[in-house]
Amino acid sequence: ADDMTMALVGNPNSGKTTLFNALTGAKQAIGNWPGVTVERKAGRLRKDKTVVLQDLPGTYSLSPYSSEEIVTRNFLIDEAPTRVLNVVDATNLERNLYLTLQVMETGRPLILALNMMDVLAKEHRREINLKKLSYVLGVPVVGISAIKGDHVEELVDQMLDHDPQCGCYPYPEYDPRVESALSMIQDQLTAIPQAKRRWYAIKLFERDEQVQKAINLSTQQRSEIEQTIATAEGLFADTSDSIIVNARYDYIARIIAMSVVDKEDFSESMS
Ligand code: GDP
Ligand code: K
Ligand code: MG
Repeated sequence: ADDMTMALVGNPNSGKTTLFNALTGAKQAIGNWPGVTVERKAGRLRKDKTVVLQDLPGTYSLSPYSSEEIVTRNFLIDEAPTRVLNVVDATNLERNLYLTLQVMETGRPLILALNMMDVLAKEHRREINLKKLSYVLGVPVVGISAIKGDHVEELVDQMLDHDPQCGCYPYPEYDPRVESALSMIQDQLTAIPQAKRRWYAIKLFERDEQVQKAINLSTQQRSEIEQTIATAEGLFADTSDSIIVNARYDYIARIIAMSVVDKEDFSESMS
């Protein structure tokens, strides 16, 4: 069988390196990404050597504002890894889910590794219902402690078992007015493969200059898209990039409300 590539993404300090080492035995090849001095690391899964795990730079977002973000998002879009393993710091769930949603926006099949579960358990502060979280997000969730190795085997089984071709992979759905704008933009993107259209539509909606430059559109198409964006901005009385930011935070707030119980009265701030 051909080698399969999986990508490891997560916020800085979520435990990515610890998990990478546990999964690969740290026999990694290290270099730099072409053009930038960001470390490039890949290794093979101990459990199945045909699976190459590509460690991607730690990042909070997939905007085009840093080398880390650009390397990570270009890899997800251009290399289309079979599966994305998203390491999430369970003690900082809201903030970490902001990246998760953006990974989901790329349309790549995702597994959530909810790390630092040992810390969460010690804090007695909140309880995360993993089954509900998985259900409301529509992605597999495994609670782990990368440092202790707790449930890492279960995570590996999930990485190897789950069928990425099931065709039922969900995108997060935002406010209907956002969705309607995105769908109008997608109608202009017939040259882009179907599976990637939604991601490109979101980036064009955000007026992401890197994507605007990378994509071939006629003057007519660009003006239709600009009109769609301007209409949404009028409806929301806000700029398009912050419309999307707010849509993601609204989505996260709904997910948290459905799957998390805070035991004391100090819920985390969203910022
Ligand atoms: P990265 O920046 O995402 O690569 O994160 P690291 O793997 O470097 O981990 C950041 C810090 O968290 C290090 O001090 C790790 O030892 C620690 N760490 C990683 N995973 C866990 C875990 O599951 N539980 C606890 N308690 N600490 C962890
Ligand atoms: K670190
Ligand atoms: Mg690291």
